[in-house]
Amino acid sequence: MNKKKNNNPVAMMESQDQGKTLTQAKTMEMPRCVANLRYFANLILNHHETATVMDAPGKEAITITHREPIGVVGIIGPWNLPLYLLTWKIAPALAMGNCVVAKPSELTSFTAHAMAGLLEKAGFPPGVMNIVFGYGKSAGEPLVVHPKVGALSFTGGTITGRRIASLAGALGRRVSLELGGKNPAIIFADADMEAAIQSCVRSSFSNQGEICLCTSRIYVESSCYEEFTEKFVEASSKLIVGNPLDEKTTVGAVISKEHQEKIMSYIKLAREENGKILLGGDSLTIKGLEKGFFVAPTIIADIKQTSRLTQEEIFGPVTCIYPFNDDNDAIILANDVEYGLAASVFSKNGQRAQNVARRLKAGVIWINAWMIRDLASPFGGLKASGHGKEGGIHSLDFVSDIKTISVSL
Ligand code: TXE
Repeated sequence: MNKKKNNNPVAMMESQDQGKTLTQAKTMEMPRCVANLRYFANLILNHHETATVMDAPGKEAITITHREPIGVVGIIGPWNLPLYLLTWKIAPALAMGNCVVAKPSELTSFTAHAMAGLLEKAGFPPGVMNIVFGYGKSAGEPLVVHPKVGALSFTGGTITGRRIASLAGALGRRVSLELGGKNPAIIFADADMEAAIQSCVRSSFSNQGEICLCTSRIYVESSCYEEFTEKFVEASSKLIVGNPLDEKTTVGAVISKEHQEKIMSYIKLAREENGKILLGGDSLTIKGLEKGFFVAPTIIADIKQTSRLTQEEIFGPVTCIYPFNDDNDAIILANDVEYGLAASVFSKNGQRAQNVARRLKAGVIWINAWMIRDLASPFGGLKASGHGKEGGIHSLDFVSDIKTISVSL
């Protein structure tokens, strides 16, 4: 029994440090950390350089695209998926032959510390993989402006991202910014209703809503709005908020008191704006964990499109639900925020879903799904959700100096 319980000490550490459920850390995040490292280790072994040929008479030439390491890659990580996102950024940088200086969030640095120990044990040459611990201002900013850092990859809040972009921009430094989201799900009446409901429960409340890809605006076609809403509230009411280490718990603690207060301020605003709280709406105290910060999964209706609840990233277990009339209406509402990270579309009509997906301003769009992450595909937001793409060859591009070498034939 004990052996089984301790079979993933890193997952345990992540759960205790962050507040996420042990199940989430064990079944979703740790496997993904391993997949990140394996994927890029394989990618680099199977990497080809390409050559293109010009064959116009008198201009015959062959041009090779050559990649080489940029040197030092800086990485600044967030607190919501600490090791998952750190390994996603470290793996391509190391695979490409760079040295890395990574700074985890000051709120969640346990697993990065553990990884440093494991890398040392694995025989990594000193100086190749460096982890610095500290606050954003005193440990993050020096990394952004350091003259020897060739590229900097950041995931975190939009305000911090903008500060980093301005510092890096002034120095002409290459940055990749993965910032916040305010992701819509669009539910058409012709969708597989049960599948859409289950997907929205997962996308709204996984990791307490503390994933940049979480759904926080659900637009439902008017003709099925009432049915969907009723069933979605019922399905969400089965979520269990509790001790993150308990296997039955599906919603753990949010990261901090400040963050709990931020989430609760939006729920208060919903009440002030006469929003209808269909589920939750309260902070919770869990017996035996009185020092933890818990928020009940919350579903809110009757919120205006212009409300701050619709427009701003809450990053907690709070989702708002709205009716729409037709495809155009859904697209206009979904696009009407400053963010553009992810979106989901639910319909059994493939042509309709494709057409809607193409008109949505989001970097990642799922049809009848949420959170499919193919490591080979480009990942990154549009609009205020950031810029730069990571994933597969795009990650290698970011951490490489790419040269074209032409030979006249
Ligand atoms: O993140 P910060 P915060 C969103 C979410 C959340 C909000 C604020 O809405 O409520 O951002 O979160 C480092 N120079 N997301 O303030 O500050 C910091 O040390 C260099 C979305 O806690 O952005 C940490 O390592 N680095 C999100 C990292 O930035 C600086 C994930 C992220 O912290 C810095 C987290 C500076 N001046 C929050 N200031 C996502 N996109 O997934 C801070 N940092």
